[in-house]
Amino acid sequence: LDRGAMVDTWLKKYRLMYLGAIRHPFILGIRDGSVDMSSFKRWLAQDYLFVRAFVAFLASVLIKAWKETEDNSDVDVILAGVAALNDEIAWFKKEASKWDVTLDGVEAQKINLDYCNFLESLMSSDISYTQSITILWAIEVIYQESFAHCLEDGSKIPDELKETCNRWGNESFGQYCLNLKNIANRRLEKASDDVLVKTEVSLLRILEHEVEFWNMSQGAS
Ligand code: HMH
Repeated sequence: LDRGAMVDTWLKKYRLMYLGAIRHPFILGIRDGSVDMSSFKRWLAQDYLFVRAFVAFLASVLIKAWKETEDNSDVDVILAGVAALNDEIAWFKKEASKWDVTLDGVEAQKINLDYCNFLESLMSSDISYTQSITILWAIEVIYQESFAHCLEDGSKIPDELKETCNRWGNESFGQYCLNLKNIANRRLEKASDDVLVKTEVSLLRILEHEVEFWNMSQGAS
């Protein structure tokens, strides 16, 4: 088993599920311009709520990195992620007003709540830094690969959705995901079997929640 590239081993093992998350019909609809705008608006409001929970998760990963790593490099990578989320929250508010979507008082749908509750369980101090950084990478890379696909050759994204695709599909976000992946692989290389099993199980659950989240955007409940 090549532990140096644990994350890549898992991506191969769960390739079909991963493809289900990064090539979901909602994303393909954005890419070819056929997306239903009411789905996009639902996604926008629900993702804003998700990101607010995600901020707290990121803070929990930051604390673990500060406690468990020797130099500052991991903390700096995560801190850049925190800074990007500050920008992202402002973007959601601006984008929502552009589409006449109200964010104040919007209620999380059950699928979103379930995902946020799972995320909250991963903020516990009982969850290792190795597991949390791997989960952070998985959550980010799914959006990165999904929206980068929308920007690839042959896409017909409507102009008004280009900013959304750029937000997660741009190169610097791609580099951030690569940094997270390298940290995850480095940590997993030295992890106990117990941590490896827990991380693999939670990674699978993230894939499921991400697919459900896109389904919810298209009207599932
Ligand atoms: C549901 N997954 C979901 N929302 C996001 N904004 C991300 C991942 C990545 O930031």
